Amino acid sequence: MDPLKVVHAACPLDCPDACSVLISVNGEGRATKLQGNPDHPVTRGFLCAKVTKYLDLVYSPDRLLYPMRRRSGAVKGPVPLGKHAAVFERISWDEALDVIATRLKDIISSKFGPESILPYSYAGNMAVLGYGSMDRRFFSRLGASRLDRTICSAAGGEALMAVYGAKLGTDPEHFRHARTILAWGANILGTNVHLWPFIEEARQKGARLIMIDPYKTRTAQAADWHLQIRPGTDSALALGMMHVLIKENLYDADYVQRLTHGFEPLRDRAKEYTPACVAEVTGLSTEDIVRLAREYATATPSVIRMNYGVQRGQNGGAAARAIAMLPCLTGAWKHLGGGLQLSTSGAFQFNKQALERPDLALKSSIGRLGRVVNMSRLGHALTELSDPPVQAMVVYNSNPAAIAPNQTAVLRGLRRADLFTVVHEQFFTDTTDYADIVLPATTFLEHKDFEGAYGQYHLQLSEQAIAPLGEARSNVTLFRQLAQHMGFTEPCFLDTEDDMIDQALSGTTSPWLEGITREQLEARHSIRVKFPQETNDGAFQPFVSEEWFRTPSGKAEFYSETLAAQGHDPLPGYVAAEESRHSPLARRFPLELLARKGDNYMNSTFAGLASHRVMEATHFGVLEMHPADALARGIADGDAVEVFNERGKIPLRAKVIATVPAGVAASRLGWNKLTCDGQGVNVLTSETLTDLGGGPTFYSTLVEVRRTQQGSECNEP
Ligand SMILES: Nc1nc2c(c(=O)[nH]1)N[C@H]1C(S)=C(S)[C@@H](COP(=O)(O)OP(=O)(O)OC[C@H]3O[C@@H](n4cnc5c(=O)[nH]c(N)nc54)[C@H](O)[C@@H]3O)O[C@H]1N2
Ligand SMILES: Nc1nc2c(c(=O)[nH]1)N[C@H]1C(S)=C(S)[C@@H](COP(=O)(O)OP(=O)(O)OC[C@H]3O[C@@H](n4cnc5c(=O)[nH]c(N)nc54)[C@H](O)[C@@H]3O)O[C@H]1N2
Ligand code: SF4
Ligand SMILES: [Mo]
Repeated sequence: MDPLKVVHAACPLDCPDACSVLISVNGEGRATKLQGNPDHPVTRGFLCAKVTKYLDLVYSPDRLLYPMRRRSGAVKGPVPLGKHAAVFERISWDEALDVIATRLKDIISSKFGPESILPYSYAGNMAVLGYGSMDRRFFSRLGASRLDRTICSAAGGEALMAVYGAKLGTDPEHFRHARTILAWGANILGTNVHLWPFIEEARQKGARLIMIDPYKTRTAQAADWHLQIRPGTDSALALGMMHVLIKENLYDADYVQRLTHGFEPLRDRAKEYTPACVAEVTGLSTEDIVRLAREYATATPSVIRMNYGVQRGQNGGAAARAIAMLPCLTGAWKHLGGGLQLSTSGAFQFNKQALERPDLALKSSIGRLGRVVNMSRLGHALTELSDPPVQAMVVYNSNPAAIAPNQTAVLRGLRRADLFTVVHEQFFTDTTDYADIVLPATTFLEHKDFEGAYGQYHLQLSEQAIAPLGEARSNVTLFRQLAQHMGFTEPCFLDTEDDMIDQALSGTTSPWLEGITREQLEARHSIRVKFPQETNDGAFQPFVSEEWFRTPSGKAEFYSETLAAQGHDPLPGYVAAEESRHSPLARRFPLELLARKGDNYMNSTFAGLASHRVMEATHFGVLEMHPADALARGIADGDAVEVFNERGKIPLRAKVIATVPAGVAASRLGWNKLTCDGQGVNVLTSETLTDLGGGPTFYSTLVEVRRTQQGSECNEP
């Protein structure tokens, strides 16, 4: 049957690529095919393996389709796959909304007040409205605690802001012009696959791809050179490169003089980072460090694809900052195809005030903005926070029971009988296991939205392709209706999706979005942002002149007075993490653990689908360890092992393999309920925060491993 229509949508998953998706819908209103838009300059006609199978998710028999209430007497805790009917009973939307509104009102008028209500959301849906719009208005109006959404990119974001004052970077479409490409803590084939064709194009013209990653990813295997750096030591490597660049006069004195601030103090700092001392810290050879610096500076244009892997260690802010400074030292921004990309999100400055309405907090019973709670310390927030303690949590776009660090504390908090937990979800996840009320959420096929991107420069509209399945409702609809049940009378709680798209696009302070309207998006689906400095052939080159910088000095800042005033080191430097091979704790827990993402999941999304679990099966429930570390512990490939530290222990199956250097081990994120003891890898990670931005430190985790007698079949997903 020919499709009756083809609908233009945009993938809203937490991924830099923000693909343009064509959805075929048949005469019965059923989506039959998902395809990467061949006309989109970054999507270029393909989707990643995860989303190619997205219809398995949309039409999964396990989709959560109706509001549910915990049966009386059902204790909060893990529910095996498919067994939720024993724990939850179906209720109507009206009843669900009434139960929630009544409970929230009770809490607000109790001694705890509105700040004891905590929203918890992240980027299960990254489209603009789905990520943060009506929900923000709702919680503002309540006077609820405000969530500091640090779980992913906080340290790197602060780093970019400190150096450039803007989250902008090299256009992915220009990587084709580069001669040297550094993938720094960036698993491009796993997490940013639409950059790959541009890299391949550059390589066909002679470019070299250099990987800097402690783990031998698929990307590292495909690279020309892999530097297997020790975790958390990137700031030392970047400073070591600077040492060489300055000493050998390979830096761009003209760029440095015109467009940077603080060269002299940086030069003095870099002097300390001799290749020999950097080799000691990073585990790389002095020759490689020198060669890397020379190649980076001379085989130009050179571009760095830094990704967030770098900034998930305790020293991550300094590392991201030091790396971000490299193209300012070499003047790489001057060359088309040169520069650096960590994020492009700064190009999409929508009118957040209008979307989120923080001013509504003044109308709440506390009459001011609510307190701030860091999402990377959820365990602490639910078990230790007082004044007031958290009494209710509303979770959407997130699966904190699996993805938040220090899982044992998180689950202890979620288990509290006095905590009222609402979870809006597409599936019965590890977090719904602890919910009092579960609400069904739509997928991006089932609602309208629009989105920017953090890895490219096209603004897109995402049209609704099919009717919501079952009684699923979008985030916008949920909070609009909850506002009515609370009795909020402000007109903004009646805004439609179209109203909010218009509001987000009008009154923006960004000249780059000026003149772009919803109507244009509806007609064209995707519009490239308008950079005023664009050259005639459409090439966009940021940081080539003063007008790009939004720092206090108006230049790229090697030295930051702002950070100094906040008590930080004004220069980047290497400081060993509390959990690293250089810390005293390493005597008891000598292995550095990389608690990684799955290539075939999106954080914990897709873990509920058999089709995706099959693709991830060789890695999930597995501990990859170096042959030398295995030998020292009498562990053979396939052995059942226990991985532990002071926070907890988890059973895994050993995979003895040199994907990691000696002293490093790796395991992967997924659903807790798919493991044999119901605990995920985040049992091992801590709530220690990064040096900048208050981000999580998933990659600064020490563990020890021992062989156990347990049968390894326990680990089969
Ligand atoms: N398939 C897939 N795609 C995804 C996601 C997913 O879960 N699966 N998640 C999405 C999300 S939320 C994000 S934020 C992005 C993240 O995208 P990436 O930042 O690329 O993801 P990570 O795998 O966390 O980190 C990248 C690499 O950093 C390495 N690394 C760890 N520690 C260090 C270190 O100290 N130094 C260096 N140099 N490297 C280090 C890791 O081994 C990893 O290979 O990807 C998005 N895309
Ligand atoms: N050990 C370890 N932990 C990590 C990481 C790691 O690399 N290692 N990565 C961290 C990073 S970078 C990130 S960004 C976080 C990600 O953490 P989360 O943002 O929590 O990501 P997901 O696990 O994908 O969970 C998103 C959930 O939102 C649901 N969802 C999707 N769309 C919608 C919607 O429209 N409405 C509602 N209500 N729900 C929806 C999905 O079904 C899914 O269960 O995890 C962090 N945790
Ligand atoms: S997850 Fe990323 S690569 Fe996959 S379809 Fe979505 S935007 Fe594209
Ligand atoms: Mo992330």
